[in-house]
Amino acid sequence: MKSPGLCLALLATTLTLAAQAATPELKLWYEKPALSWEKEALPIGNGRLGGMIFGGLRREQIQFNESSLWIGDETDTGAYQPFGDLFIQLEDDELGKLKPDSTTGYRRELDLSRAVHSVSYTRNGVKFQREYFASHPANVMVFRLTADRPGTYSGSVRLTDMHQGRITADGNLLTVTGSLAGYKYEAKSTNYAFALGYEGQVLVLHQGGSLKAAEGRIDFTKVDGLTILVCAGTDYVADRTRGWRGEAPHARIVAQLRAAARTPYPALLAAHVADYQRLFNRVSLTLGPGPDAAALALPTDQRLLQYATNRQDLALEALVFQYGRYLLISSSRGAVPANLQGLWNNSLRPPWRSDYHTDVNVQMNYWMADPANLSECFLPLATWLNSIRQVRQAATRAAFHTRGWTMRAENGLFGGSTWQWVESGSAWCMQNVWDHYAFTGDRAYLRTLAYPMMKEVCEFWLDRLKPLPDGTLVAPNGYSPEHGPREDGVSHDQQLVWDLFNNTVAAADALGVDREFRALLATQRDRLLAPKIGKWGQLQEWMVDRDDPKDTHRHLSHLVALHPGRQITPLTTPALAEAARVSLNARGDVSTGWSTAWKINLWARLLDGDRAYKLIGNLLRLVGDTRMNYSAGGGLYANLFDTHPPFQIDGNFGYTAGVCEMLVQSHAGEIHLLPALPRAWSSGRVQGLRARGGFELDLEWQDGKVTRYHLTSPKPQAVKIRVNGEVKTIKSTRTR
Ligand code: FUC
Repeated sequence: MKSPGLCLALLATTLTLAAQAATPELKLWYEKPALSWEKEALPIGNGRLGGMIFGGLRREQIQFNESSLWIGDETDTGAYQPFGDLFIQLEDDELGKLKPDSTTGYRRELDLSRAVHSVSYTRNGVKFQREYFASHPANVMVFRLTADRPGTYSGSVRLTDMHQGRITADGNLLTVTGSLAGYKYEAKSTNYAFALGYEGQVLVLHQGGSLKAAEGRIDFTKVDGLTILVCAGTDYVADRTRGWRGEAPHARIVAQLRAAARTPYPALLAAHVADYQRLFNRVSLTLGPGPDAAALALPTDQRLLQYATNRQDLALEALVFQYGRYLLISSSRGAVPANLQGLWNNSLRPPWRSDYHTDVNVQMNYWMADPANLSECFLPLATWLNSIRQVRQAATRAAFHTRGWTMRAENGLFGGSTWQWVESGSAWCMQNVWDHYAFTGDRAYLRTLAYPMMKEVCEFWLDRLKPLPDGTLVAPNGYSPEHGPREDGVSHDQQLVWDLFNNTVAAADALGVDREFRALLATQRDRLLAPKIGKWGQLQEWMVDRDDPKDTHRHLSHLVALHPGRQITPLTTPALAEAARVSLNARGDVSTGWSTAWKINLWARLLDGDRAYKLIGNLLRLVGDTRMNYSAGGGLYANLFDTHPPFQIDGNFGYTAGVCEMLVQSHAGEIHLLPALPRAWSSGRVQGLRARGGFELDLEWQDGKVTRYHLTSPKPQAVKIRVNGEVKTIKSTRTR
């Protein structure tokens, strides 16, 4: 009789092969190892632990991260830190020495359908195979090297640490322990008030051959295969009352590595794939007739180059959409939200501290979480915001003498905040916080987490707004990120305060609480200085009509009311929407990564699919493609990371959000199907997008017209839906 382990192994292999065969359109692949971390290495992550994999032949490098490894404190943003690198040095075999170029068929790929990275090649008739994944259920990263001839691998596994921790090798275990004490983002900063402790462990399991610990490394000789398990952590806890420091990670790491080591590899892989697919498989997207075999046969970087010439590879547009979902699942499933680089950072002084920028960037990271059906990946943002409330309250009281709280533009894990005050930053975060409820209808979340925060941020604005002589309320001394003077009534502030008050009124109604407070908010909302149309027909960025039609600044701060807000829509406020169109036109189509992504969303809200599609062409552009003569930045690297430059993940997430906005909108009291469908996407199919009100949607279209749709919700309910230009009320069916 076959053992259960073997059955499981066979099952896993069969499933794996089936998945591999079924989803070539969900793969990024390359014919060469990566040289550049930023542009070529490929990311894996379990929402907390992440790796960037190079796929080197003789030396594999996996640069790795843990999401809570932060320096900083309650006054200074600090910076997100890299953890270290794992190196697997492979010795040449006899034949390889004689014929150094004897490697053929090298392929490195990232399979988004399973969240598995792999490397394969043939050398001297031997087939080598490596697999890498970051398991959320097991909380470890797993790297496996196999070959179809026994005893082929000899070499060593080595660990490096970015903060001079102590590295030891004992038996088959490498350990690093250390502290972040003394590390600063800027040499001029004073030492931070406290420092996290950290630990990482690497367990090397071998099949055949032998293993031996040496000085700071583990040597292996003539092994058939290796399974390497990596776990890392800090003593961070999202709890200010405990000084942000909880248990040392040691016991947890030991237990998790032990449990993973006891689990056969196929079972570890199967559990990882099942867990990942539970989230990833909720949404599928086919644009046009589906993947074209010739495009799939090209390595991803070449495919991107070819896309620029004729833009016929719609499957690439769908792939980059799904990549955004992959990246969010991989970087946002712990207590810590996705930062400016998601989870991946190899620098002690990363650009902009790899922080939480609250004047667009962190908000953009999460626009797609709910529409793209990854609601649970949103929660780390709410958890983090909740954890820093008291820190922000104290800082806000000191600076503004108000209740409530807000932030400066750069924010760290412990609530420290630097650079300019962006007074409406917290209101903007509250929009994400509200939207999560709007999409999910999760009342417990609204009552315990969202509403208390929204209320506090409202209190900040109730105390801070000031009346003009005619009683109109303005936000004083505001800033339109990131240019222009500081002055009263900046449109960005006005629109975000409107949005905050409006959403908080809805939240109080949903919960049936705070009637007086709700009434006050509604009154003050209606007294706010409203969006204004200026002398060249533009939506004014400032209260004073001074917008420059030649201003092509990357920020689109005065358009937040159009997207992601809902104060301006073509259906409810057509004149203001037209003014927003004039402003957006003036800003132009050439910009940095995240700005291009935002423009896709904005054009989608203006119901202009072809213009949004033009911006998609600007975003899906291989950086360095000299044919494009494009100097403003933006674009994708070979690994499909979006760049500002440098790499910033907001552009990836913002693109995915933009595709959602082009296919379904639900912010204006109705669900609008295909609101901004470009001509290029005349036919297609999407399953599993979400709409506000707790709905989930399947949708098919032909010749630009919806041919079939299906709307489900946890409880069947009536909803207004706009389909092919017609508005009707239908009843959803119960979610299966
Ligand atoms: C904002 C932007 C910059 C950059 C930074 C991280 O300050 O204006 O362009 O994206 O965030």
